[in-house]
Amino acid sequence: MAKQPTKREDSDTDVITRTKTQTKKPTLYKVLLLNDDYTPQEFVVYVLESVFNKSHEDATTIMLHVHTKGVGVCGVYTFEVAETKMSQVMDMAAENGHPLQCTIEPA
Ligand code: TYC
Repeated sequence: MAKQPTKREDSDTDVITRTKTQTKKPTLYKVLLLNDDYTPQEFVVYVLESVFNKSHEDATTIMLHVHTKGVGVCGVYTFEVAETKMSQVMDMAAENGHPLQCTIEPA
């Protein structure tokens, strides 16, 4: 006897599903510290240690880079984290009466 073609129970049509892996990367932002003539070097080192979790040695290197070049990168983060760290730096500077400036830009 001839074999019947296989058929799904509920319908004549099959649905082909395809799963696409999501690979969208978040835009990253650099947090930049700007030089000025008044903020004490030790304060900048303290900010880098406390807000950016840098070692004393790395914080000193970054501070001296900003001091000599005018601007330097403290770290690269997602937008929310970068914005929060920028606010923390600006708040600490204002609370202590220092003109230290911090900004963010796409990495
Ligand atoms: N230029 C400052 C001074 O000589 C030190 C300083 C370094 C200030 C880095 C800001 O982002 C800065 N006291």
